[in-house]
Amino acid sequence: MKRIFSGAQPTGNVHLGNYLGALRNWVALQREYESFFCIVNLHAITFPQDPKVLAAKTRELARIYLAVGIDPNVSTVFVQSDVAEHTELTWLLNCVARMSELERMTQFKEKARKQQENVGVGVFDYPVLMASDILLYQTDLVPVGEDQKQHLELTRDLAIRFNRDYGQTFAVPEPFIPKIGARIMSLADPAKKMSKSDEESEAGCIMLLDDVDAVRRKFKRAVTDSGTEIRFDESRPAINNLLTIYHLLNDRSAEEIEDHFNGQGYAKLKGELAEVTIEFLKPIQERVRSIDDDKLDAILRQGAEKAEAIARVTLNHAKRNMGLIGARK
Ligand code: AQP
Repeated sequence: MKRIFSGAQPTGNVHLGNYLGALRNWVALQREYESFFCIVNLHAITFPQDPKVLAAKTRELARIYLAVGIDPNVSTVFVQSDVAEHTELTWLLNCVARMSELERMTQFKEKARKQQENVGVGVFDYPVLMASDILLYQTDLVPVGEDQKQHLELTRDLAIRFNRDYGQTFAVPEPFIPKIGARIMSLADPAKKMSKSDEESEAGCIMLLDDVDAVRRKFKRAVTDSGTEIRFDESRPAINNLLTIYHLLNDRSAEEIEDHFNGQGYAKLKGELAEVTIEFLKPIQERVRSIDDDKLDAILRQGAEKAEAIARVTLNHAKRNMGLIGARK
């Protein structure tokens, strides 16, 4: 069976963009592939985190994975910092990666611009840690949103370079970026992606744990485009984004949706979209609350054990190929 690996950071709150761009596809693919879903808390500390909040958010994200439909009997769910191989492989890959290629990463450039001289080394090295996450599991496919495409290309480059210089060690993964939903935009600013770290646009972000009032309020205030027609049209990003969310959450075809809203105003679309979203979130939120603490611990412990066993084999292989094992007689 081919393998998939993916992860999300336990920072802020999981939003509809994370779900529609990534988690939804993890659920859809988990029975076709041997699947590894990681809570990437080592990525989260590339920015300062309150330790207590980070620990709580790590558990909350694990609950969300399960609540949206990741089946722990089928998929391996684990916390990144429980598997030390991720950090060890990062050092090996750091010695293969080049400054110039990391400097080209747009996510780094954007974060460096905001933080100026205080930008952390971890932010710079983030894509190498991500490459380690993926390569440790001999991953074939990585289901992610569009914002991760460049990091995936770097992962492939590092795998190919390592294999060339030290002998075959890693599978070279392919990205899986959905045709629809790969970049859900902020409701407050449709030129920006929906993002949990964008404090200015909390209003533009529907969180999976938002209550009914918050969902209604955020959709009601969603920015719209000029014009009145309700149809899928990439040149009108605000309405296109609202219709994309509607389409993905209730599985009606684009034609059906356009017929349904023909002659209607934006208020009708926003109102219906809020109700569709509320109905979609309700069972997820109920499941998040109902997952027992001991059960969650057991899932994460077993997940880490299974992940560690596979990661250890790959790491040892990489170390042997680099001449790091076998120096002692
Ligand atoms: N707006 C989005 N549309 C579609 N997919 C998205 N993803 C993120 N935002 C969107 C995908 O969600 C997965 C997990 O993301 P992450 O936790 O690693 O964080 P991120 O990619 O950095 O996204 P955020 O939520 O915007 O966080 P911040 O604000 O901290 O950068 C990934 O597969 C991602 O592609």
